[in-house]
Amino acid sequence: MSSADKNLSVFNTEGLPDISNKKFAIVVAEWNSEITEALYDGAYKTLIEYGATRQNIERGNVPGSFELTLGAHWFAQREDIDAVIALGVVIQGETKHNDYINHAVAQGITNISIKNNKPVIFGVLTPNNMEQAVERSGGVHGNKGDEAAMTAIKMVGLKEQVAGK
Ligand code: DLZ
Repeated sequence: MSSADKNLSVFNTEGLPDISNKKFAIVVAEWNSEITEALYDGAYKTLIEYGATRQNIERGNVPGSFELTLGAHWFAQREDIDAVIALGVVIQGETKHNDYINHAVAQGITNISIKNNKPVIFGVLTPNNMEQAVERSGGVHGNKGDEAAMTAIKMVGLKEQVAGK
């Protein structure tokens, strides 16, 4: 299925782990906040729907997506946090600024995930325009925030499986 056809809020939920005692951090970029707030709502609701408790979900804001890496790193360093979800939207503009931000954040999040040995999820939309962003933040293509939360849950489960728990 191409990404254009995929609904980001439809997923396979077989074999999900018990996350009632797992702690999640969600880091939200303030740029394009009408979109990132919708991503946050989706991620938060998905975590709750699949068993997380309200007190085990913590939120932190960063100014823009470029700062997601460091914000997520600070949460990931905390031993009590099981997974971090980084949410942002970088809309393609007239300059190449978006390319620099997207590559830096994708690489940065990969690095801190490995360094901290825990899931740090890339919940960043990289659309060509605002219309595509709306379609992927609770619109016709679902919500990237839902998908990011489900990815965090699945990776928490995989980590337990690999550890033999
Ligand atoms: C500067 C900038 C631009 C042009 N576009 C976006 C964007 O589409 N999405 C986003 O999250 N942040 C953007 N930023 C801000 C940068 O991420 C960062 O906050 C600033 O470069 C710091 O000065």
